[in-house]
Amino acid sequence: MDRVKNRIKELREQLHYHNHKYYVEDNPEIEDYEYDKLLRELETLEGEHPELITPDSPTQRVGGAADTLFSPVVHQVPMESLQDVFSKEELLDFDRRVRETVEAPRYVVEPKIDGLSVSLEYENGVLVRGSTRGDGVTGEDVTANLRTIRSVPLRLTCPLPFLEVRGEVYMPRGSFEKLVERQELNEEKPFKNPRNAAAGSLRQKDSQVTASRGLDIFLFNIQQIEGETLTGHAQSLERMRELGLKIIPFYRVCSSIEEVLGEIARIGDLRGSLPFDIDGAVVKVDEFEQRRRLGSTSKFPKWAAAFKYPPEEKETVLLQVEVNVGRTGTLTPIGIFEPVTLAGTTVSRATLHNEDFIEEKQLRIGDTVVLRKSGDIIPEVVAVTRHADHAVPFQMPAQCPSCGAPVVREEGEAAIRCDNPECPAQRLRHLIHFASRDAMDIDGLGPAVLEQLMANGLVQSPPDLYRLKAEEVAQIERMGEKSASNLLAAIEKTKANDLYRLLFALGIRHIGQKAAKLLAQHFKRMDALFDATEEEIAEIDGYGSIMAQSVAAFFALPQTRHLIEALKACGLNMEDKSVVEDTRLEGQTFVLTGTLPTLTRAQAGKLIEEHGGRVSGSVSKRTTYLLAGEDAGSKLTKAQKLQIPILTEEEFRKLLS
Ligand code: 0OX
Repeated sequence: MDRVKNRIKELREQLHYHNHKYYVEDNPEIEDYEYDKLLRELETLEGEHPELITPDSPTQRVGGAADTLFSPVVHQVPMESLQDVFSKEELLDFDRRVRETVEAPRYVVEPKIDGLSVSLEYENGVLVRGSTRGDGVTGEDVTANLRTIRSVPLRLTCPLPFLEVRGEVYMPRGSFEKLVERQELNEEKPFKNPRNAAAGSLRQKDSQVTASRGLDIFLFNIQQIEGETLTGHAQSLERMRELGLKIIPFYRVCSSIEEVLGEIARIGDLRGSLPFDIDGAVVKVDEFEQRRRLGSTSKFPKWAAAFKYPPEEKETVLLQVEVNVGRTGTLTPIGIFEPVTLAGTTVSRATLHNEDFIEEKQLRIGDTVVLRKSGDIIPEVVAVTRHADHAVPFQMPAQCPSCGAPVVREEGEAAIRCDNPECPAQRLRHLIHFASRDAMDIDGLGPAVLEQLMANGLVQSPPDLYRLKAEEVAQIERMGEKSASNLLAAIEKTKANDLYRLLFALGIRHIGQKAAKLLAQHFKRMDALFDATEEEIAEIDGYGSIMAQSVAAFFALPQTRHLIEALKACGLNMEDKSVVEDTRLEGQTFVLTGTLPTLTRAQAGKLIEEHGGRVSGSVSKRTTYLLAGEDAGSKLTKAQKLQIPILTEEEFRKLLS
């Protein structure tokens, strides 16, 4: 046992160390593969000895503590907000007010991370609680979700009796872009910006979802500390760094307000090139004694201010307008501009929304316009500063740019649409969606290959995919025989896909992947949907009238019937295969002992796991039940001593039935 305990201790130390190297210092020492091997070994040992699992073990990041999620947390030290300043003058006023109370203040300037403020509490060096700021006095307990952020240490490098730190949880731009891509494919409403995405991800009921969102953290304040005394902010940041916490990415100590202004300008220039959003710079008095003398108003400390940068704007020229045709036939005008750098990225395209927007701005090719990119990532046209000479306002085409069919604008709608179901642009987008990962998930069938298949006249609609022949596919550019046969195998495999994938792949308006799942689980067979009324569809929990209407209208179309018949003839599965998961034993740990009347131990173990429970080899306080048969030995005695309920096979079966 001692050998196991020692190995577990050693593995945890190594994993904590490498986790810090990777996620906090961004300076890994070992390959991911080596890390995974260590983690696996620890998981195995803990699986065999669950009584040795501790909450700060590196295996304990995802899952658990779901019942404590979102309960209120009263902050012992209020999480104050910051007073905003919007100009040099306002900052000089702030400095003047500070100097009325303290002499020669030293300031620390930090970037202001655009995320959401949280507090982390450590007892004896172990993370015990994490909460949101809320209104500054009361926040929410989001411990389980904060634990999934790999740069949050579950254990500090030093077991201080108590430490509470404050920081900002944010979503790096890269994670945000991936998330939005996934949401768009699923026809879910994408998050507007990384801050909203971070907030939404931190408030997930299922910490596995949070874990998948790629959140990160920067810490910037000690709220409470026991066992040490610190005298200034810069010093406390360095102490936090030593404790293994990921502190704010950079800061500068300044001895005059001029130096502060220089640093604010420098951060402003850096803004676009950082991999995360900042919405300002924070100026803080460094010395704690001076802070105490300055005090707070009812809302914010008088010793700090947030300098807010204006959204970046630049002038450029509208070179042309491209009109895109979406999957549902909507025509969207996209402005193509002389490229400009805005908030760190080169911008040359921005949506012009619709006909009304163009009309309102009287936009003409050659116009000089102001483009803005704020926190919301997507660049927008703010104003026209000069109209081009001799040009007339841009007109949306009367015909679809892809198929030439006349376009329509329905009353009360801003969008112009091409209603031609044969429109190749719509067909292509349809096929891209059909093959995409969250829909039919056809490996290797991305937009470029589909475009080629269409251009070669091989594919027009989904059933054509299932009729492709290897020799045909091999003809298309850069597609050898091997890739052609791989592609056909990938297509073939999707014939067995579950019904919800096909339903989602059909691209019914307003029906995302989740709604498709509900539809499949409710109606079980594709054919049942042709008989379903709008009212019956609206009965599905989670469905609104717009969704029900959309599904009913889709299945009433003769084209839908043809399409489904064709797909059926190709051999696609049309039935729901999902089994409703039974997790009634979730969170329960069973220990098995003795010979059961009918079940072998392996069978009983399988049943427990299938119902979400866990099987452990030894009895401890954490054991929920001992399942005991004949000739039970020491485990039975131990369970009796610990007053753990003991089940016979019959009682166990009752639990499951
Ligand atoms: C940030 C940030 C926010 C501590 C005391 C008052 C405000 N978003 O990056 N808040 C603070 O300071 C708190 N610092 C920051 N860097």
